[in-house]
Amino acid sequence: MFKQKFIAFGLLGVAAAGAHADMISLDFETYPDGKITNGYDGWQITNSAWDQEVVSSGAISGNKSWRMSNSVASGSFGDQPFTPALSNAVSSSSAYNVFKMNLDFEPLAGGKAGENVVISIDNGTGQRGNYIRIRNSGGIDNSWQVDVFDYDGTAFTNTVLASNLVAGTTYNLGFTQTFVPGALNDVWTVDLNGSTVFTGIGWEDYFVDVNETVTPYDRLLFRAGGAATTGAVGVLFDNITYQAVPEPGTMAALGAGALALLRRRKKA
Ligand SMILES: [Ca+2]
Ligand SMILES: [Ca+2]
Repeated sequence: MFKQKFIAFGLLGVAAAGAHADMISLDFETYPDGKITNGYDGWQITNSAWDQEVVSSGAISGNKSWRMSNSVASGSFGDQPFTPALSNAVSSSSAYNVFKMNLDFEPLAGGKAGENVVISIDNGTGQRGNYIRIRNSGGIDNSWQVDVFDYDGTAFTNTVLASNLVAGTTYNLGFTQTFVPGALNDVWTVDLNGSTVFTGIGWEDYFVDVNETVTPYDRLLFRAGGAATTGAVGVLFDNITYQAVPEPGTMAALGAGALALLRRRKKA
């Protein structure tokens, strides 16, 4: 009995270690200045025209940050910057059913009302699993806002989470998306500067409702849109971390499964 417990606990330990190991952190400190090229460090950016670059002046933290603007337009969902992929894709049918993301961002002055960068979980194809937009809303001194579009089972609804963000100021943005088997039951929480400012469900049910295959998510997509800007404007990003984790309930199920397996082995 003691040995069984030890082995089962060891399996749980492996699951926990995998969760911690499957995280990617991007601080851009070792990246060369200039555009991130397709394939560099696992990035997928098949359209080299996008206005995105690693900059070493005015970094949010350390010596370098990454800037993106919408000064280049594209109708494609698949050619914009996708971050490196995690080892484990996140879905409702995977042991890794929770996707967590956190980053720092700084809107830059000098752009245009309407310019925006949208952050989503993705799998490299552009089938976005949620939608958070950092948008220049105009106004005095280029004020910015953060809003989300979320699906409620029938339609996409826009919710403004924060407005009057100030260009030149650093903000922290995070989200946790927990996938659960079944309809309209995923849990998507969005945090701004450490406080939860939105709870929704994400986009999985939209793809189910339009009979599209729901793909597991293993990376982030940064997609620029809106009224095109010119010059080194847009949004600076830094300290981007994201991870695939098994939620505690899943780990408990793994542990129970391991114990059941051991019991069956002992009987055999
Ligand atoms: Ca940095
Ligand atoms: Ca679900």
